[in-house]
Amino acid sequence: QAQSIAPAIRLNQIGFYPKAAKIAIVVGDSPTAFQVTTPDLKKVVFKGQLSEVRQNSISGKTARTADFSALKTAGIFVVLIPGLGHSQPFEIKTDVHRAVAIGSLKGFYYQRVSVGLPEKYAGRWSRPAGHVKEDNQVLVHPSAVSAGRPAGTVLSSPRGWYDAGDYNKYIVNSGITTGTLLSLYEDFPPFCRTFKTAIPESGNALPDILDESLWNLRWMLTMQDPADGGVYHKLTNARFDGMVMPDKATKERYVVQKSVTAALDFAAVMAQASRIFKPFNRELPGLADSCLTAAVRAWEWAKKNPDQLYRQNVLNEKFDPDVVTGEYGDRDASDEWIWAAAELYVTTKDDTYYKTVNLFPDNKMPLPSWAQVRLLGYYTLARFEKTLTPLGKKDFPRLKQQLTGLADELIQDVDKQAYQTVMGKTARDYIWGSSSVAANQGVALIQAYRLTNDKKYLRAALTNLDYLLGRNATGYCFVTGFGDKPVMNPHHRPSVADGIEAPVPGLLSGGPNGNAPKQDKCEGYTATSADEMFIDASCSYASNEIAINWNAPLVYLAGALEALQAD
Ligand code: G3I
Ligand code: 9MR
Repeated sequence: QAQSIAPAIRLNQIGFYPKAAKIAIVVGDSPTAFQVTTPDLKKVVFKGQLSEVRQNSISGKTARTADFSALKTAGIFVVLIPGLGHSQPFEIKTDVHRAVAIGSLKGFYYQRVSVGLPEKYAGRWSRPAGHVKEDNQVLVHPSAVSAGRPAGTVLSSPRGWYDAGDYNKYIVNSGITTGTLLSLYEDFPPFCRTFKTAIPESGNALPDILDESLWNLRWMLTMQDPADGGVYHKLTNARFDGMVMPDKATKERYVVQKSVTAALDFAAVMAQASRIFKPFNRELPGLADSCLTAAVRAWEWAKKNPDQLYRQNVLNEKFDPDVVTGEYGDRDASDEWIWAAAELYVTTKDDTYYKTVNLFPDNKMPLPSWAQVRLLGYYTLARFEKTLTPLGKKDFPRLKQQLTGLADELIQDVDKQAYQTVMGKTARDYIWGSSSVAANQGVALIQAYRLTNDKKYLRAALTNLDYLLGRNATGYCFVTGFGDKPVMNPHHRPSVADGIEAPVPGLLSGGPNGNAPKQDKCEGYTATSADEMFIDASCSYASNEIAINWNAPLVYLAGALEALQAD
């Protein structure tokens, strides 16, 4: 009988590690027998029965599981349900997610500001440099003028990565992004040394992940006012550009008001960078010291200006031009204090940082996001268990308990979920940038695995990579350039404007967002539940934009799983 692709079969479109769990989800009614076959459907390599029906707690739809974990043979296969159809082909092999890990780190290269991307490194997506002139003559916005930098001051603030589908550069979002990439290096150094992305710096002595991070770190350093140590919240146009290529986006750029969240995120990343680049002093003379000095100065500025939050709507009433680009506004900097204190403490071993901030104000373990960085500090304290001072050591049991407590909460009841993933147990997971919720849950689980060596956390982390690569209620692989049903039309200016059908590869789409229709007003949403509220249309910036702070935890998750080869 004729068989065709059955969209009801959802799985990781890339594939599976030989020893790891292998699951496909079959949505709705279907026959109960399944097979795994070669892509020509001729050779059956596995036969099984679907599980009992499970109800998706968010959409109410039903699904069953095809579990073929027992199949451990390397090869390319499909899941076949005679009478229904078959899945996309996938591969079983070691290193199966290596290409995704490499691709998602390479995604940052495509976001680089100030340099052209030659064909040698960027292939079809080669393009001229953007913002060369503009970022060399950045104006000090009226909200940012200070004694050291009066009105009319022009600064040079090149490099960095474009934040997302837009061309602005935001310190808060750069902070969590760079911190997450640097953490992969700190957690898995040998793996990172073999992790090659074919960038111009690939031949030098630094691992590519450090070279890529440096591209942004050097920009961040320019965002500190040398006069007082404060850090501008962002470098931006007054309003968003049209859908043009970077070199055609030539509007005036400004640095805006300094903020306490920017200063503390900056301090955290610079403190972390300082200890990471220390051993590379021969290649990068003085960099580690400069980073630490910058971190301490930003910290001191924050101590003097603890209430200076960035409030764009308030500023808009006062200044001309009004700036309406991404706010990355935050009403509460207590988590930024924790992150900065933890990084400065670990780098300097100076107890003062540990004591200045209440590192454990309560038992809450909020998942990291650009607005919530407490756990980045906890991950660092956990990572450096062996070298903590007695003060830090005393709190370590509590830290470990809280981190494993979070992981236990994440893995609870996953087996009852229709999609068998950690992601999506509640509709609250489906916010703007939900893909980063999935990725950051995965990172938290990897941290718990590192603390306990308990494989159940590693297995659970893998379920969220499966989610991002296709085992989800939309059926999309959310990483551009990967899988058989990839996102093709992200809200990403170069991908829209370059005239090439395929989007720039290695970028993670924001993913389903229950509120997207009212946030971006893009036409075409038909879903009735949050887990499906996604359209692969470039107008859908609330469900289908890309962003550096979503890519970074994907790099971490895919990289860590590769380093650990989950089983
Ligand atoms: O977390 C709350 C949740 O508790 C609540 O139930 C829900 C109800 O609306 O909202 C959730 O907050 C949302 C938040 O994203 C979640 O992270 C806000 O509504 C939503 O407005 C907010 O969106 C932010 C968006 O900018 C608009 O400000 C995104 O986080 C943020 O990633 C995004 O960032 C933009 C930059 O501004 C500009 N550059 C592109 C970048 C990516 O889209
Ligand atoms: O392109 C912008 C995207 O990066 C932001 O996430 C989003 C929300 O702030 O806004 C996008 O810009 C839109 C603007 O807000 C409204 N006019 C249409 C713009 C997209 O073309």
